[in-house]
Amino acid sequence: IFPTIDLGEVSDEILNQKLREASERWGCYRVINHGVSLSLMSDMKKTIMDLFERPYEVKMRNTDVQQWSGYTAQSEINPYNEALGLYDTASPQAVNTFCDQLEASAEQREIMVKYAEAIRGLAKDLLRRLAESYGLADTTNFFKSWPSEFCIHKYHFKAEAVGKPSGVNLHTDWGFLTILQDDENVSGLEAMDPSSGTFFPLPPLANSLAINLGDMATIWSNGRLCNVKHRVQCNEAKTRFSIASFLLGPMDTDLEAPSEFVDAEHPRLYKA
Ligand code: AKG
Repeated sequence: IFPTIDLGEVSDEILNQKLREASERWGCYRVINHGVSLSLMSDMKKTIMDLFERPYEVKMRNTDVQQWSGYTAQSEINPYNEALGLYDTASPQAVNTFCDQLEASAEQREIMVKYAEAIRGLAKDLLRRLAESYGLADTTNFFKSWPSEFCIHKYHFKAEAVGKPSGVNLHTDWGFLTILQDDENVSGLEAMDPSSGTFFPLPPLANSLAINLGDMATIWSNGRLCNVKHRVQCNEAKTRFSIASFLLGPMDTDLEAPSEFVDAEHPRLYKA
């Protein structure tokens, strides 16, 4: 039921309107014809699958510099999920440190850089379109300096895990917009319909990307955009990979809704 939006739509006006409607109603949708090269997506998946094969001691070098940015190992309280994180994907230095820590090859490094750039480009394009859909064309650069972060997951789903939460429990993303390359073969992602509180699966769809709106989007839009609640469940005894790329928000200042979102009917909801 979550919409799938074709970014190849020729009319900017129609496309921007679709993105706005999906972002307000669901806070979650899939995109196809998104412009991120399919071979780059496949190379990135191969790269992260290989990085997860590193010994525990090597993965532990991926330390935290921001919330969720370091390595999370499987543990007694988190038996099914393992995650690697990279804060500030637009910084060559940050990408290099991440790759050094994980002993990535030169080719893998190049793939990470290209993927980060392509995904960040798409995220910015989606934000620009959203801003335009509200007639805020003049402010479309407000996100230019916001950092991006990768959270890369490997889910070890075993028969005994089926029907259980995976370790990625119900949450909203704190940034503005998340682009998720979820596993094209293994399901698990579920999002809540904000109007009924019911959970719906987002079944895998090859070559697509899933988009989630986060808390910063709700703050910026004075409550119009939905920060979708979502989680990952174990549905089948298979290994599942996903790459979440967050376009976060301003790091040194507070985010305020532009005055266009505030009027007598819509008083300011979030104060700095
Ligand atoms: C997150 O990293 O915030 C997620 O929700 C991951 C979702 C997924 O693995 O499909």
